Amino acid sequence: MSNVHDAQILISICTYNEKENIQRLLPMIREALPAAHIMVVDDNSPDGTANVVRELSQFDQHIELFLRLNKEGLGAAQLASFRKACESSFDFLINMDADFSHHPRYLPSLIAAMETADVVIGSRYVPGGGVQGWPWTRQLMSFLVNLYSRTLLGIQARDTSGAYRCYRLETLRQVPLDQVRSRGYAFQEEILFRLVRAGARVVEVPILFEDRQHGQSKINWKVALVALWDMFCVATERLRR
Ligand SMILES: Nc1nc2c(ncn2[C@@H]2O[C@H](COP(=O)(O)OP(=O)(O)O)[C@@H](O)[C@H]2O)c(=O)[nH]1
Ligand SMILES: [Mg+2]
Repeated sequence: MSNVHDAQILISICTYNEKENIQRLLPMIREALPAAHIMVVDDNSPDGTANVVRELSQFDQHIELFLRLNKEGLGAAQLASFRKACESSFDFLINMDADFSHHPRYLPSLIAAMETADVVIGSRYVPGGGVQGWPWTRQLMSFLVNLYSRTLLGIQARDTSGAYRCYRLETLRQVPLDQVRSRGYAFQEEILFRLVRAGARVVEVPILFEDRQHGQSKINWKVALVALWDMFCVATERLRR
């Protein structure tokens, strides 16, 4: 790969009950990045998300369904897709949510910023970025989680919990994925922590995060508490060093 424009790109999208969203999202991504390969990582969603992806993949060889048997958490699904990506010959891995909170309009700016980065975060918390449609309770939760993770894990980035990211696979391959403990929402912070430790250059580009278009969020208080605990456990690793 001589520059970012030649990069072979894999886009990974984890889904659980995202039938309506994925149906509309995939064609928009194809339009934004016609050469990218898209992998939808579905945990056997009861709403039939996998069937929608399977149908679309029949007409587009760049759309792939990675069907998992059970719902094991967002981190587990992402970890499985990261393993696949590391074993592949792609140059960049882009991760995004299926619910339009991570709009495809930002894909070009994510890729352009890879010129000087190993990880680019589509960030809500840098100038020009923001959040639209979330209640104040959810905004406060996100602010506190970011503060907690930056303090505990020593990460400099402003948006440590955002999952809309582009990873340089050459760098990601240096991270021992077997050591990743988070199977839930702390996966974003943990993988960032491990990448920074491996020497990754992190750049943030602004995005406007809009609340999901269809369906419901899978986050709840239990999932959130597990994430806080996971980050605490990862932080003890930092203290031990
Ligand atoms: N495969 C898989 N995807 C999940 C799981 N939990 C959440 N997701 C997906 O991860 C993305 C983010 O989840 P979401 O519920 O929107 O979280 P929020 O944006 O923080 O409210 C969406 O595309 C979900 O469908 C899971 O357990 N397995
Ligand atoms: Mg969402």
